[in-house]
Amino acid sequence: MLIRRGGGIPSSEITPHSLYLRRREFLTGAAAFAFAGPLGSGPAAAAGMQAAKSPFSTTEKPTPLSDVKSYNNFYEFGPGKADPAANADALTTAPWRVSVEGLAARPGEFDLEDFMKPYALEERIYRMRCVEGWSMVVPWVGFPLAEVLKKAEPLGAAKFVAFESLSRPEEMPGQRGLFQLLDWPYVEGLRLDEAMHPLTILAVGLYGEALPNQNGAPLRLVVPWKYGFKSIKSIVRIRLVEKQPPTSWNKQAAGEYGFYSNVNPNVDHPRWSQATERRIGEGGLFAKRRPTLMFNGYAEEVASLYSGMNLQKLF
Ligand SMILES: Nc1nc2c(c(=O)[nH]1)N[C@H]1C(S)=C(S)[C@@H](COP(=O)(O)O)O[C@H]1N2
Ligand SMILES: [Mo]
Repeated sequence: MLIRRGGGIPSSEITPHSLYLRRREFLTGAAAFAFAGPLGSGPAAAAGMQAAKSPFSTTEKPTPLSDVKSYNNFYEFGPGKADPAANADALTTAPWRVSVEGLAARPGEFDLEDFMKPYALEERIYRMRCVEGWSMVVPWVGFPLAEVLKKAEPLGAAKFVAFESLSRPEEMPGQRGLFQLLDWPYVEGLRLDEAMHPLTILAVGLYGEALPNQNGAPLRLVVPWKYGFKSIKSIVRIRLVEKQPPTSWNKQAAGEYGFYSNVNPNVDHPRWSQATERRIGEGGLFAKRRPTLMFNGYAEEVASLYSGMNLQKLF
């Protein structure tokens, strides 16, 4: 059962990834809410970026842009929800180099503009569910990761894809100092079939504009049926590999964060329930929680990837 704190706010409302950060997260989270405006706009009509609509988009109401940009997890810029918006302006996102390497017949290293050029941009309005128990709906702009991987021509031995974020302590205050919560760079991974799934995208924008730095500029992964921490930000390296790669939160607490991390209301986090979630932008801390959906509502599309797997064990 959840621990209740004074004031009757269940800890599920404030569950950060690491127990000893709870108090601080709560305070910064509450502060962020106080300033978050209640008004939102619909997804911009691709003002800055031409992006085709997609049948994969949800018709749910997108979370207001002000919330999407001000309530973030991006530990390179600090552990608080408001830290990325406060600190990520310092990040230089141009020029930006990305490499696609490892077990591929056509690996390459690219400037971001060249990397993106072959792909038509799409708007993908996806639910995003953080492992901490909150969710958003974000109108991403991006392209399928599958197209990038196909172009690289994975070799038969490639079974997983490993991703790496930028390591640049000069511009990332969360990477400086004596105490570091995570090992840097932030790393993530997917099974090759998950990476090739049509729902899996690389995003370069949201709300029709280039990604705000705090949301993972200039290039981030979005895997909508998995907990948000799988959607690695500010990517510099994509590597095709044979073995399941190490992933940041799994290294930090293997009993709490699995490699798969599929959204699953039936498998609780050891310290809180995953049955429900709080939708950011809907009435703050005391808004009614909504039920969390299996695979974050994408079961029809992705359940077959996991047939025969014990999702309690391979969480
Ligand atoms: N490099 C990096 N990527 C990251 C994180 C991070 O701390 N560093 N946080 C993850 C977590 S926990 C979540 S919930 C999402 C948040 O994305 P958003 O801030 O765009 O909503 O980014 C994920 N990607
Ligand atoms: Mo998260």
